[in-house]
Amino acid sequence: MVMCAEWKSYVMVEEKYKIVIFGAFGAGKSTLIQTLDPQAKHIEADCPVKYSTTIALDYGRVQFGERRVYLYGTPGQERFEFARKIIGKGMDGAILLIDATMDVDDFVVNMYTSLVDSGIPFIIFLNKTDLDGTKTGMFRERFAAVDVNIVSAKDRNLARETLSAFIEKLRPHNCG
Ligand SMILES: Nc1nc2c(ncn2[C@@H]2O[C@H](COP(=O)(O)OP(=O)(O)OP(=O)(O)O)[C@@H](O)[C@H]2O)c(=O)[nH]1
Ligand SMILES: [Mg+2]
Repeated sequence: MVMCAEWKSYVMVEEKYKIVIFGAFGAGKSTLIQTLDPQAKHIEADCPVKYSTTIALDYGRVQFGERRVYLYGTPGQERFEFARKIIGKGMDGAILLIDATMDVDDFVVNMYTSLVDSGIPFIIFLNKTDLDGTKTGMFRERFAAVDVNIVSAKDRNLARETLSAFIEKLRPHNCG
């Protein structure tokens, strides 16, 4: 709960947070948003490699008590860099979602570096940890400077708990 001091009288308002989810092609960004908000909207296209791929964005909402979280999922294909820049404007925090069954590649390292450089608070979700062969230890070592969380985009409770803990550390954008 936040009080906006510039209002003549103090009014209790809902806290709002814009969270943007970044990650490589197929990391599970759309799945995560769909799991957190079954009413989520997606702009996607058929994809020969997997069933569909995001070509604009995903959008969902999650409520934690008085905190309302607006989730924006970005497209993972490299050619959509311009879309990631637009979607990221004004974000309060970010999630770097990594497919923990894959190796670290330049694309993920570049996203990590630009998030660090941006100064925006962010955490890592290591995804697909319900599958065998994940390399969670390697990712923890590689990205030791940030909070690395083990999740599955298909596990709603775990995803909610992890997101909620992150939101508690952020400042909302209601009052300016
Ligand atoms: N087993 C398992 N599969 C997952 C998980 N998360 C996502 N997937 C699968 O991974 C595939 C890709 O998921 P998407 O959500 O489309 O990935 P994305 O990051 O949105 O992909 P782009 O929009 O193309 O960048 C789908 O077949 C999902 O069902 C997970 O936690 N566990
Ligand atoms: Mg997607």
